[in-house]
Amino acid sequence: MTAPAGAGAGADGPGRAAAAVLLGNWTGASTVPSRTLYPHQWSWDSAFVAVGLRHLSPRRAQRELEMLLGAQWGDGRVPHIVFNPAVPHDAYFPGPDFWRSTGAGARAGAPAYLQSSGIVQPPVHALAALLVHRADPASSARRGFLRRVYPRLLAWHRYLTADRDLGGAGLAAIVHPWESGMDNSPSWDGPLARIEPAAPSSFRRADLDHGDPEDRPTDLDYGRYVRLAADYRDTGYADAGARHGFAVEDPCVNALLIASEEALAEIAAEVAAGTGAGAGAGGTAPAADPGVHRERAARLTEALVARLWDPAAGVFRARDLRADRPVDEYGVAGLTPLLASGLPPAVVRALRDTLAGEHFRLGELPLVASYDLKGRAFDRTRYWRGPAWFNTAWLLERGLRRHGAYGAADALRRAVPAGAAASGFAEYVDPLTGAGRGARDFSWTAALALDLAAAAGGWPEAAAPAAAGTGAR
Ligand code: 9WN
Repeated sequence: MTAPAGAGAGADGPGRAAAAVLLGNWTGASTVPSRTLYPHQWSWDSAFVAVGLRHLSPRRAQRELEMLLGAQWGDGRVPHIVFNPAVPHDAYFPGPDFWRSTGAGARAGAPAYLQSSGIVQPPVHALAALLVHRADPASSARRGFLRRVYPRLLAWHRYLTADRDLGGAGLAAIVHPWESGMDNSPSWDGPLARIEPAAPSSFRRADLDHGDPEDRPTDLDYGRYVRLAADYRDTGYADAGARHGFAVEDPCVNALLIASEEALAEIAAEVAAGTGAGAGAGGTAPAADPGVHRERAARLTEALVARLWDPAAGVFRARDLRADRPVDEYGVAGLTPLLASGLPPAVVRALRDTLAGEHFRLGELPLVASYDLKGRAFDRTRYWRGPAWFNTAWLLERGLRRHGAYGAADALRRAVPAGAAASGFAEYVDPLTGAGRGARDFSWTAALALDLAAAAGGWPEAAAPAAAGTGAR
């Protein structure tokens, strides 16, 4: 790997430290989120990791995504975990013996040559693939990177917009809180309350071997996660027509789908022009039409606003499909639709006001809390119930910049690398103080800090943040 791009003169320390995290978490085929807590490959983690890895080794970033997409099921789903066969089965729960992808997932087309989970995570992959391509278009073209990943990304989006359109309005639904990537957000308390928890004696949590019980989800939450996942598995991971105990349209999942659909338009243009195809890549390029993806992004944006926008609160809310109504709570997921370039200007203005107002206090606090600071369940230490995460800050930085909010975007562009390095690349931080919590040497924290440091032209000084550029990426 090469020296970290963007680690300017005198700022080698944090750049090198971030690179060391990614190097240390590389298994030879992909990157684990954390050596202790998460010893396999996770879906949206790998996409974020690739965004950072592209500054160190574009080739390795391509491989990270290829490895993940290589685990795709026949129906198009990209599993949320790809298990490393070299890791003991009880190192993480639920492990391969729980998900039984090769057996229970056979009808849905789970690969027979590897073990994975059967649920999914937010679709940030096409966006990551485009950014990885841009880091080194020559090596991408030589390896036929875009041409090879494009059909897989198409099938992934088809799965989400067809098989997962459980609400019938064109949005993708999730059937498990883990699919949101924001596992125990208070937004899931209502929809989860209907679920009969699995008996505590029927499983053993591995996360508490490494994580602080005060920070992690409760045993009651875990009982419900296990029940939902086991029920889904026992239907053969069936989607349409199956009865789902939990079925929700989440604003972040759909915002990322839109951002990725917009990225697919650009990927399709590259593939159609032949620049994404490499000599020796083999096969013919799939029919690639940027206009189709732009249209899909526009339709998804319309559905997102029609279904999930709450003008009174100035935020997007998840929709509980079992109860057929919006969820009472909201969090940072409800701000991520800023990523959609076709959002109506009034909605953009309202989201910016919400971000800067008393519910999130952007500009005043170190990062952006995962949950409404004024919400009834706000908890500054408990997983996704208040702590600030670096991936959501990265998404908001991008969304704000896309809509011309350069001042706010620049502040996040400085805050992410500074907060990441100061916390030892923590999994998440206290939203009020910025103090690190959860795992350290966490991969996406290092990767996204590298990415924003590169965009800013260097790592900010802890005491006096360096001025950042305002150009769009
Ligand atoms: C369950 C790996 C993952 C992240 C999620 C985060 C956490 C897993 C867990 O860790 O979820 O998938 O065991 O808590 O919530 O966003 O992808 O880093």
